[in-house]
Amino acid sequence: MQIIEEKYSKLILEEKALLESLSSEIKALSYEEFDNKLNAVKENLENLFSIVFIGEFSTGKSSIINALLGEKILPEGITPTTDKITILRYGQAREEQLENGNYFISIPESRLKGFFIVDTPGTNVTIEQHEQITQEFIPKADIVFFVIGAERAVTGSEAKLIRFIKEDWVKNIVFLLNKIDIVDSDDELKNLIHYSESEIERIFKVKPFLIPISAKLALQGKKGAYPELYSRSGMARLEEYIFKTLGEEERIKLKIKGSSELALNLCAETEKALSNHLDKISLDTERLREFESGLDGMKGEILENSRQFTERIRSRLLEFKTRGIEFIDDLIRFENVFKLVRKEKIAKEFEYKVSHQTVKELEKDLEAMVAWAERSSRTLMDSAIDFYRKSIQPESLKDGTGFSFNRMQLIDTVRSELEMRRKQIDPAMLGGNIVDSARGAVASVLGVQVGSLALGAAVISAFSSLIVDVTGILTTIAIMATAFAILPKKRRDAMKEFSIKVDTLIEELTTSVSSQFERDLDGVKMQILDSLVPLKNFYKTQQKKLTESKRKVEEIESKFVEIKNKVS
Ligand SMILES: Nc1nc2c(ncn2[C@@H]2O[C@H](COP(=O)(O)OP(=O)(O)O)[C@@H](O)[C@H]2O)c(=O)[nH]1
Ligand SMILES: [Mg+2]
Repeated sequence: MQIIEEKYSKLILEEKALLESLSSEIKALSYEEFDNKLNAVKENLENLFSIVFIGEFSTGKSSIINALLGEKILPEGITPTTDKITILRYGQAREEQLENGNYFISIPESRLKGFFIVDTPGTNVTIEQHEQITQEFIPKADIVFFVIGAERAVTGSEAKLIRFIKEDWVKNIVFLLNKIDIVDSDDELKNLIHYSESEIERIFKVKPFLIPISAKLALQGKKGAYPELYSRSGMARLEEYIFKTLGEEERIKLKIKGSSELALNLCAETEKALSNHLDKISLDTERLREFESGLDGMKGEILENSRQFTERIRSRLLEFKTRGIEFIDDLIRFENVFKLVRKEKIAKEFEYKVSHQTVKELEKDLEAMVAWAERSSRTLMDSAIDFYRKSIQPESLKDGTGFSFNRMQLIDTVRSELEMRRKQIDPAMLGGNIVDSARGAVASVLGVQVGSLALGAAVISAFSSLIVDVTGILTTIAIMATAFAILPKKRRDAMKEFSIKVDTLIEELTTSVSSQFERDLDGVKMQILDSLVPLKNFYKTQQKKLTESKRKVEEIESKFVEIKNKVS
C-alpha cells in the first residue's frame, strides 16, 4: 500500500501545485464561479475515494448497497430515513453519527477500507435535495453508479442528470440496471439490456458501461437457503468491480485521472471565458476606432453646415458694399462739395442710410450662429454619450467576472463624466468667442480701435471711419477750384477703395468666425477624445494581462493532459 502511494504521490503533488497556479489565474481575474469549481476539485483530491450511488427514487440504490454488504444496513423503500445522504465507511465498530451535516455509518467491514460508499436519496425527491446531490456530491464523487430500474424506461429527469454529470463533471459513470428479476426469460432480459444500453447511449453519446443486477436476488442468495439466487443476481460482477477492479492502485489512478479531467474542463472553460473577453476587447477597440473616425466625419458635417451662417454674413456684407458704393456715388458730386468737408455729417448719414441695417442683420446672424454652435456641441457630446450607452453597452457582458465588472464601471464613469460636461456647455462662452473673433476681424481690417465696444457699436464706428477714410482725402481737395475736374476720379477711387476694404472684410470676417467656430467644436471633440483615453488604456492593459493569463492556463492545461495520460 505504501509503495503504491509513493508511486503516485508525486503526481498528486504536481496536480496540487498546478491547481494552485490555476487558482491564482482564476483569482486574478476574479471568476467567482470557476473559483468554486476549482475548490471542489481541490477538495476531491484531498478526500477519500468516493463511490456515489445516484438514481431516481426507488430504483434500488439502498438495496444494492445492502446486497453488496450482505446486510440490510440502509433502510429500503419509502421510509423517512431514505431522504438522507448516507456515507458508509470502514470503522472498527458499528457506529452512526452526523458529521458536518452528513450522516455517516461506520461498519467493521474490511473491504470498505480506503473509500466511501455514498447513498443518496432519489434525485426526483425534492428540488433542494436534487441540488444538494448534484452540487455537493457529484463534484466529490470519483465514480458514479447510476442506478436505473428495469421496470421502466429512462426518464427525462434521469437523462438531464446524466448529461449534467457527463458534461459538467466528467465523471466515470457505471450504469446499474437493477431489478432484472422482474423479467421472465433470458431473451426478455437480453432485449431489456439492449434497449437500456441504446437509450443511455443516445443521451450519453458513448456506449455505456452497464451492469445488469438484481439487488433482491443477491441479498436473498447471500442470506437465504438458495445460494443459486446470488449467481442469477449478476451481483458478483459488481462486487468484483468495486472490491477488486477498483483496488488501491486503480482508485488512486482514477482519482488522479478524474481530478485531471475536472481541471482540464475548468481550464477549457477559463480559456473560453478569456477568449470571450479578448474578443470583447477587440470588438470594443474596433468600435472605439470607428467612433473616433465617425467623430471626425460628424465634425466635418457640422462645419459644412456652419457655412450657411458665414455665407449669410458674406451676402449681408455684399449688400452693404453695394449700398455703400451707391452712397459714395451719390455723395461725391459737385453739388455736395460743402457737405464733403463735414466728416461728422457724412458719418452720421452713412450710419443711418447704410451701416445701421447691416449691423442689425450681422448681429442676428451671429446670434444664430452661436445658437448653432451650442447645438452642435451638444450633438457631438450626445453622439459620444450614445456611443457609451449603446455601441459598447456595459450591460452586454454581465458574467460576474472582474474584467466585466471593471469594464462596466469604466464605461459608466466616462459616460457620466461626459454627461456632466454636456451640462457645462456654456452658450455665453461660445457666443463670446465668436463675437470676439468678428470684432477682431473688423478692427484689424478697418484699422480701428474698437476697445470694449459692443459688437454693434464697434462695427458702426468702424464703418463710419471707413467711409470717412475713403471720402476724407476729398475734404481738402474739395475746396480747391479744381474740385470740379477731379471729383469723378476721386469718386471712382473712393468707390474702389471702399469696395476693396469691404471685400477684405468679408474674407477676414468669415474666416475668423468660422475658424473660431471650428476651435469651439475642437474643444468639445477634445473632451470626447479625452474620455476615450482611460478606456483605451484599460483595454490595452487588459489585453496584455488576459493574453498572458490565457497562455499560462494553456500551459497548465497541457501539464494536466500529461498527468492524465500517465494514469490512463
Ligand atoms: N423486484 C425487485 N425489487 C427491488 C430490487 N431492488 C430494490 N427493490 C425494491 O424497490 C424498492 C425501492 O428500493 P430502495 O433500495 O429503497 O430504492 P432507493 O430509493 O433507490 O434507495 C424497495 O421496495 C425494494 O424492495 C430488485 O432487485 N428487484
Ligand atoms: Mg434509498
